[in-house]
Amino acid sequence: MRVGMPLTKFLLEEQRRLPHSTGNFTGLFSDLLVAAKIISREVNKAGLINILGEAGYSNVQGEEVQKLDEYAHSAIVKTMEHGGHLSGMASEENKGVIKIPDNYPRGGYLLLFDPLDGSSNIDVNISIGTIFSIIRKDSAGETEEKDFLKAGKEQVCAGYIIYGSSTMLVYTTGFGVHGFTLDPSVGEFLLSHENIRMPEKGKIYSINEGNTKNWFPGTQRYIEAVKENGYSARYVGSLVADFHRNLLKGGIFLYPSDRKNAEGKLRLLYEANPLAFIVEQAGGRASTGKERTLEIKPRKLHQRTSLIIGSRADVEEAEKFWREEKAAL
Ligand code: P6P
Repeated sequence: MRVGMPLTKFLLEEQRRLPHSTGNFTGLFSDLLVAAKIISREVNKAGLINILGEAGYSNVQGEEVQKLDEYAHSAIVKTMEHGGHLSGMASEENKGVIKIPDNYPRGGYLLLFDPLDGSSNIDVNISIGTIFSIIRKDSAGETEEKDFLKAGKEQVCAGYIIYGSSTMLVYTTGFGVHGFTLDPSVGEFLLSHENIRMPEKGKIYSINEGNTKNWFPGTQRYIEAVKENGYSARYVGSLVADFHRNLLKGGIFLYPSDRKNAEGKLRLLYEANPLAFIVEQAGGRASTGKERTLEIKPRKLHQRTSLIIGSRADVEEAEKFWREEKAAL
């Protein structure tokens, strides 16, 4: 029983299982943990900082109060850029590729992330999260946008940090899904959920029913069916919170394309793909309703996608309604 094991030790044990590993990935991940702890500290103070900020105060260091998602973005970039494990980064907060400064060493990985998804929920104390995806850089030379445009099935690692009643980090490298809870008193993420398995079928559906008037017929009919079957509606409006609950309890989350968002709202590379990798490793399923999310060939860095994700049986059931819709259209 490894519950309570520090994540740094868990990573080293995982590394030993991979005979050709160089320790580069473990170094990269350890740097990411530092950023996660820094963001967790600031998010947990956020309520106070935001209130002070609105009152025109600056924070205790006398700096202008930054928007927390900008703060989270900077914390990740500054923590990750000098470690020598990356050749570049991509962030929801940055239009283009984030280059590694010339005087810093480079490594064979690329990091994609949404630094603080759902940050509009901070002021009302709802859980928010950082979502990340790690891929290999295959080409030689300067890092360009095309290096990031890989299908989700090529991810090396995917994970998220959820800042809620506790701060948890959940990740996969293709050997199961594992959850770690931050113990602020020791500053360590400790193993709390080893080998998470998503219930085959749930009784929860998560969708913004405010969009009902824009839904395509397949969505309409599927939501009517789950209501008929007595599912409970749970929608936080924070992707990581909705996903995390469904991962542990079972259920389905849907942000499908509709008449208003033809491509869907959520971002493919640093929201849908990481969660899709995790959900499949936990026994669940993720698709657009018509195509497996991890198979999508990206065209651009901030591409949006339709996302139906959760318990395998629920997503398969939902896909039937989209297939019928396709036939009907
Ligand atoms: P809506 C938050 O802004 C976010 O990106 C996700 O965290 C969340 O699932 C979704 O948007 C909520 O969008 O349109 O329902 O407010």
